[in-house]
Amino acid sequence: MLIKRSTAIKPSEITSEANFLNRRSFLHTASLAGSGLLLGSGCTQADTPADPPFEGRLMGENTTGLELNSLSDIMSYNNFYEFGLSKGDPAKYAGAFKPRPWTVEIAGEAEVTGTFDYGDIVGPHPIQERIYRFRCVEAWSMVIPWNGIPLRDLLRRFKPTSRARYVAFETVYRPSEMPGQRSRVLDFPYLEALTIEEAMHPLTLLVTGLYGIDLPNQNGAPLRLIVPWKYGFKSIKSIVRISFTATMPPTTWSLAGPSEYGFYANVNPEVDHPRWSQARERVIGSGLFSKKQPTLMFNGYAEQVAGLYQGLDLTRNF
Ligand SMILES: Nc1nc2c(c(=O)[nH]1)N[C@H]1C(S)=C(S)[C@@H](COP(=O)(O)O)O[C@H]1N2
Ligand SMILES: [Mo]
Repeated sequence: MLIKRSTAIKPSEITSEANFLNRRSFLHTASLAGSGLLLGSGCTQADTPADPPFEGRLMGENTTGLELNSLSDIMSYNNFYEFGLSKGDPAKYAGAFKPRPWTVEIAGEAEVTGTFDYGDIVGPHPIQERIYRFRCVEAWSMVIPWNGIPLRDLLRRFKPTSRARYVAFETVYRPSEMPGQRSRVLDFPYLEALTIEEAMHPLTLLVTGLYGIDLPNQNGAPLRLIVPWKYGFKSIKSIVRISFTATMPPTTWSLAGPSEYGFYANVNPEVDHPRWSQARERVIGSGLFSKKQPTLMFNGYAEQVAGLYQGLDLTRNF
């Protein structure tokens, strides 16, 4: 996660830009919906189609004030170290990964535990669409239309006990299909965790797809987490284990660099990374002279989530 410092942008540029983009994406969506442009599912997992008009089938409301990223942005600029360190590696090397069949183990402080099929996990829940801002700790951002289920709806089925204070997640360990796992770049399997309150927050999504298609391999097929107010590394991919714990679980990035990547990892423009500013972010897909925009507190979700952190020193608990 190395990156150079971002440069300044005037607040006056922001407001007009957000208004402009908001209107543009509305007009775009409206015209596509009206023209009846719908997409067939001839798209395979590792394909990177060139900006097809998927917007025509969006159902979620775009409240971000920003333009959506294209499917090709989302499928070609990835962090998934199990497939390599470069942004293009996951798209290049994830084609042989098999996201089906898939099971998820539920363990720890809950009345119901065991190993469940993908269908048992997702099947009982209606799939929703959520258009969220996405902010990587490396100071770049996208806007992505996810499909999935509120994590809390799933977790409640397992009846966590009163001792469950955290929820831990684990990515599949499959070095034969994940070339990055054969190197020692990170301590695999990738681990992440949330407090139980964060896991139960209505914005926290267990994601099954994006733009109305199954989650592409490079985006964490077949099941990944999305926690939109936190830096992207919290949003763990290709989940095979969820466990309820009484104590704070280890997490891969906070083990690898405890002074740089904290447990909370809430997006915060006022708390810089030790090696770069977090005040602004580079907008992916905005072209060669990529645009910068200010980073928002809790990535724009402060109204919904700030209450989770009342009384917590956000500089110490970064
Ligand atoms: N298992 C696993 N999950 C992961 C990562 C990873 O390397 N391995 N990278 C994280 C980081 S740093 C980011 S920014 C997001 C990127 O998600 P995207 O490629 O779908 O945009 O995934 C997160 N989840
Ligand atoms: Mo990231």
